[in-house]
Amino acid sequence: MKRGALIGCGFFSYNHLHAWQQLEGVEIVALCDRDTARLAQAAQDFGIARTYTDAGELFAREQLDFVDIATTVHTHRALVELAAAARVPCICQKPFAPTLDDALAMVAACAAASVPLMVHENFRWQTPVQAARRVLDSGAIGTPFWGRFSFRSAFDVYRTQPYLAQGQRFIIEDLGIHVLDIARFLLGDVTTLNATTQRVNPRIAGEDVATMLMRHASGATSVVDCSYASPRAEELFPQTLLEIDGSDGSLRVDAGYRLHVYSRSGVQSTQNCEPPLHAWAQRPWFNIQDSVLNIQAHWLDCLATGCEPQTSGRDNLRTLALVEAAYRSAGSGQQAVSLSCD
Ligand code: NAD
Ligand code: 89V
Repeated sequence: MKRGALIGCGFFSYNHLHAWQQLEGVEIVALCDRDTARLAQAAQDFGIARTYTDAGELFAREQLDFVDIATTVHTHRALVELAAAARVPCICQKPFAPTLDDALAMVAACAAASVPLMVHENFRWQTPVQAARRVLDSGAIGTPFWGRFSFRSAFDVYRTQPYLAQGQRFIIEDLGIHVLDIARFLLGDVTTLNATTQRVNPRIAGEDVATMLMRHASGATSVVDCSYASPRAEELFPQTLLEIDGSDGSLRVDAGYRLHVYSRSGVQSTQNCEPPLHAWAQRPWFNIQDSVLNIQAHWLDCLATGCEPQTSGRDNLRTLALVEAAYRSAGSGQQAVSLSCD
């Protein structure tokens, strides 16, 4: 039985805690939050007796196989460095860090302590994204040359996550980061990126629309477009729609989690990729909630086998570099930003 602790008992942590309860071979034995009311509520809701308001004390007193950090971005570096100092394997929520320098320091701290580090970058673990990856691996559409990864919504994310309305950076840092990671997962690393951003909602501080054009190392071109200012007949939150064209065919993930694979002669197959609705999950979040379960299961596999997690800290530096490049490109209003894949 793996013994874990969770730091940060806020809005999203309930998904982590439900998923840990559903998974076998793991128990969350302690909770930490500096907000005593939230800590007490989560302890009661999940029946976890050992609680801390100070993460240093948690690491000093508990024997842990891992820690799951579910706090917001500006606290990540200090908490990951504490975990590394205590030699406790560590999961850190996205966005991994507010700057690439912080992220590099966190990766270095865990490497120096020989401690596994996974970024909780869960969108690539969504059922339709995994199904699209399998189609690409099967060779059914040949070599991909073009993709579009699109998330357009008018869902009120600010109600449950008020901090999203407050930061100077919003949609690329919070949501685009997931979609950029999907683009990397399906089309590989990126060499150049060109972005524009817009703020449509006057009541928020950051950008709520972003459009990014990328060239991948493979030669493929892709577009990542994200909006929280786009009402539509059917609200699709939180679905990412996928389009990939290849030398021998194409694939589409349309609204309602339908995956179509086409060849030159027409539709080859259609799959229903709707994720399971777990007993603790709710619509419309169940797609994200299932991906939390999937990435946490992946973490347990990695702990058992010693394999590097897919979205290790090291890997996530490349996704974070795309976020930085997008803000740089949008800020300069000019040409594409070059990225190194080394
Ligand atoms: P939240 O503000 O509701 O909760 C964060 C909690 O962390 C708070 O209770 C706060 O008191 C606690 N905290 C902060 N610093 C702490 C510290 N040093 N020690 C102990 N406790 C501390 O935030 P949230 O909406 O739950 O988001 C948490 C993270 O999850 C964010 O990084 C967000 O981007 C991410 N998130 C990810 C997904 C996803 O699908 N991967 C979805 C939503 C949110
Ligand atoms: O998944 C997330 O990171 C969330 C949301 C879907 C609202 O962007 O913050």
